[in-house]
Amino acid sequence: MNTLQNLSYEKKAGIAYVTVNRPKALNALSHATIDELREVMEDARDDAAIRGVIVTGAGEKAFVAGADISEIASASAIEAQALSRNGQSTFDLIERLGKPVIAAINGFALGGGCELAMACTLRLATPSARFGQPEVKLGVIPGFGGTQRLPRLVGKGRAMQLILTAETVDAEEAYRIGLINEIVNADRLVPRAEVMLNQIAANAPIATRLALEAVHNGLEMTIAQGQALESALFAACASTDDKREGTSAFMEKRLPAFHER
Ligand code: CO8
Repeated sequence: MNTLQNLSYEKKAGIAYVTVNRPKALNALSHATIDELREVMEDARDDAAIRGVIVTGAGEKAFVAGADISEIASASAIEAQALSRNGQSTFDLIERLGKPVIAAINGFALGGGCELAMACTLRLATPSARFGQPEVKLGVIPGFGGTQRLPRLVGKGRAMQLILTAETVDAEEAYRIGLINEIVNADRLVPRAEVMLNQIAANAPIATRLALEAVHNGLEMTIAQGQALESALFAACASTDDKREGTSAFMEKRLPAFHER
């Protein structure tokens, strides 16, 4: 892996920790930061020992305050499209990692920061976190998938309000509208994410992977197509040793021992 300039990346006890590390710019996502994000996410995806990822921001003020506005300011139309596509494909990779990714949101999650959080599987946030898509104030629109993921998460009406007014909302409101899963005090933020990842890792790994696939792919289909996919993936689970182990363990009143096969 290349030397990282904008992120820190650590692997410990089956969890990969990704910290966006540009606190002087409130962890804004420059093009180079996005490239590094892709590199570490590919590493986490390909490392069989890694069962989940935690993404957070360095410092106490921001998760990620958006794409780097200085790059947007100087970008031509062609360059802006390339920046947008680069962010979109990296965030798609995060969403489709096949392993749970938890955003531990420790402050501002604005613009591209909110979009990064939405590409993660689950979102935990501190009480002081703030969320929003303020792009229209800058003369642009969300460009890292926000116009698509926000309505899917919180509904079209609330997404329209956030995107068109550019207003920011606090953690309570983000929780109320379903943008985040839980509000957690700062000192418990990463530990809570670790507990959740360990809870997920204790379940049957193939079933977990196929559940992620069913939800992600199903959301892009009609309900009939989505249910056909669900049945096919359910059938795939039924052929695994882990299904035999999980159901036997239940009937024998013992804990299962899954072997991912
Ligand atoms: N980009 C670059 N630098 C930033 C960014 C950013 N998004 N956010 C903050 N900074 C920098 C500031 O310029 C400042 O730098 P300096 O100290 O050198 O002046 C430093 O971080 C600290 O920021 P502030 O002094 O502004 O801190 P405050 O506490 O006063 O305010 C805020 C904090 C409210 C978060 C404020 O910094 C702010 O409004 N930031 C911008 C938020 C924003 O508009 N985000 C959306 C950006 S656009 C976007 O994300 C588009 C995504 C899709 C892009 C697709 C193609 C690229």
